[in-house]
Formats: sequence, structure tokens, C-alpha cells
Amino acid sequence: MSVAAEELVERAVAFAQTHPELLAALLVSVVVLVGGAYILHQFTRPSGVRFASLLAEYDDVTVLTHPNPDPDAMAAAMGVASLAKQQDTTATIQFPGQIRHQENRAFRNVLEVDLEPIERASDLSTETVILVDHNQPRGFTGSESVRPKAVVDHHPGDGRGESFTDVRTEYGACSSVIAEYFQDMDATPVPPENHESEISAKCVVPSRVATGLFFGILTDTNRLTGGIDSADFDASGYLSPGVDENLLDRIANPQVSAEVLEIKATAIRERDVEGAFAISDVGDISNVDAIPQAADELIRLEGITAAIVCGTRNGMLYLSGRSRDDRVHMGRAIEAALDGIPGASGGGHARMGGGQIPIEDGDFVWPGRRTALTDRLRRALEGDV
Ligand SMILES: [Mn+2]
Repeated sequence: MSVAAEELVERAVAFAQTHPELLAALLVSVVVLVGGAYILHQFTRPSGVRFASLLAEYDDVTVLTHPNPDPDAMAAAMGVASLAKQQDTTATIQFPGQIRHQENRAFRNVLEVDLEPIERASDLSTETVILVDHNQPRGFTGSESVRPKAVVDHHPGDGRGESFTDVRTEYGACSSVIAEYFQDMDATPVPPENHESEISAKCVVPSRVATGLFFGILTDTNRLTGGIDSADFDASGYLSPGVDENLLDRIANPQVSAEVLEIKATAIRERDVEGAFAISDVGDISNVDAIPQAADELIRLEGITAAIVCGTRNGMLYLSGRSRDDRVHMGRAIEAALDGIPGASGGGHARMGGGQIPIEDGDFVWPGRRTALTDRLRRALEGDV
């Protein structure tokens, strides 16, 4: 140190000794500045970058979908798993319930989504749980005890992640949020004709993931015709170079089992129409997923504005309702119709509802009380209960 510098340091030390309060104030301001800059940095980092660095903190994470995951939930989970892998974090995708609907099964098989079923909280592969496409764990034993580390969703609700919560209710699909995370990471979608290794980018969206996310957006927005936000269009545009049209065609147009078509046919043939309301009973069936699909068909019939389809399987009566009638809130109508039936549960949204009634050992006997149920449903649709 030069003599001048030494003298300066000595003077500074002497000054600090005689004015300790000024030194303290200086230290506090430095701490506030550094802390403020850190917080500002945290908040101005794009969500995708914050999410990826959270993933990077763990060796293993569990990505959990809602029960009976649909393409949007599976795609969002695939996206998170791919982001995790690129941070050297192992991700296991898990789901409660079943994957039965042919479109969901085709999605899982064609895109080779690796996901495991769970029945109870102890089946979760790790304690670090990331929820996608829902914000509160449900549908398995002990779900209420699970505290998710992160939540990425587009449904309303109060569910929060311990370290990260990103719920965008204006978005049509959770897949759009995940696509944005890739964009935040400057990821390049890999064209289907290329291998990932041919792309010189730090982060990529593998073609299968891009195809899955794009299809997730399609299904959750009724093929871009309903509940779509401009963010969903932006995400679709961003993903498009990576979308594999062959795979997309296979998942968008899966083979339908003869049974599903038969059940749809029965629902249409057996429909009981009064005014603009149709109720149809398809009897005992082995594939209950066909019931909502049959309701989707019935509601398309000219002159019908509300439709309910019911059928039984393994001691349970299942109902699915659809409405395009502003007078009929389908969820509330089904809830009202089932009110007071032992063990029954029902509900839903204005345009879509469903319910279940146990038919073994209970008061409700199927088909003995079938007319009673039809009457109740009809009165409920007419707003008469
Ligand atoms: Mn969704």
C-alpha cells in the first residue's frame, strides 16, 4: 500500500472510531441495498427461470396430476419433467385415479408418457411434490396431508405451494404456462425431424413435449373454440416448430372402441325428450367414460338444450349432464336432484355436471326407482326442486 493510501485508511478508521453511529448507518444501508437488489432480482426473474432454479435445488421431485389426468395435465407434467431433467433433477410423474378415456390413453401411449398410479400419500415417490393443473392434492388416501412444494395451475382455488405458486386462471390451459416457462428459459423447440443433440441450445423443448403441450392447449380450449386467452395462442405459436403432426393426428383421432359407439347409440336411441331436455339411460355398461361422451353427443341434437345420460357399473349409477341453456345450471340441477339420496354426490359447472349414486344396500334401488330418478332430474332441469 502506498503511504497516501495507508494514511487514508488510518483516517477512515479514526473517523469510524469517533463516529460509531455513522459506521452503523453505513452498514445498515449496505445491507438494505444488497437485500433490496436481491429481492428485486428474485421478483424480476421470469417465472420459468425461478421455477427451473427451484427444480435444480432437488435431486428428485414428484410431479403430481389431478385424478384421472387429461391431456393438459399429462402434458404439463411432461413439460415439468423435461425442465427438471435439463436441470439434472430426476422427476417422477404420478397420478391418482385412472386413465380410461380413449383420448387420454392414446395421449399416454403415443407420446410414451411415463407416469405411475398412486392410491395413497405413502405411494408418492418423493416429499418434494409439484402439482400441475390443480392446486390442491386430491383423489388419494392422505391427500390432505400433502404439502406441495410448488403449484402450477390455471384453475381457481386457494391451493398454494410452499416455495412456488403460479396460478393463472385467465389461461385456457396449464400447458400454456409450462410452454412459457420453456420460453423464459430461452428453450428451442426441437423439430420432429431432428434429434435433440442436433440442436445447439442450452435448453430445448423435445418434440414429444412440444406436441403434448400443444395438444393440451387444444383439448382444454375445446380445439381453440372456447375459454382461450391470447397467451394460449402465443404458447401455441412458440411450440409449433416442435409439433409432430403424425403424433398429433394419432392422439387427436384415436380409435374408438365399439362399446363406446354402442353406448352413444343407445343414449341417442333411448333418449326421453320433453321440451328441450333429454334424459337417457344406457343401462349396465363396462366403460363409464362413455357416459360423458354420450352426453356430449346428445347435447348436439337439434332442439335439445340440456341432456343427462346415466348408466350403471359395479353397484354405482353414474350421471353426466350437459347444458347450453342459460336457464339450466347443470351442476346445481344434478346436485338438487340427488339431494337426500343416501351416499349420492353430484355437482359441477353451469354447462357440465355429473354425479354418482351407490345402488347396493342403499335405499336407492336401481332400476326399481329409476322412474323416480328420471322425474327428479326432469324437475331439477325445470328448476322445480
Ligand atoms: Mn387444464
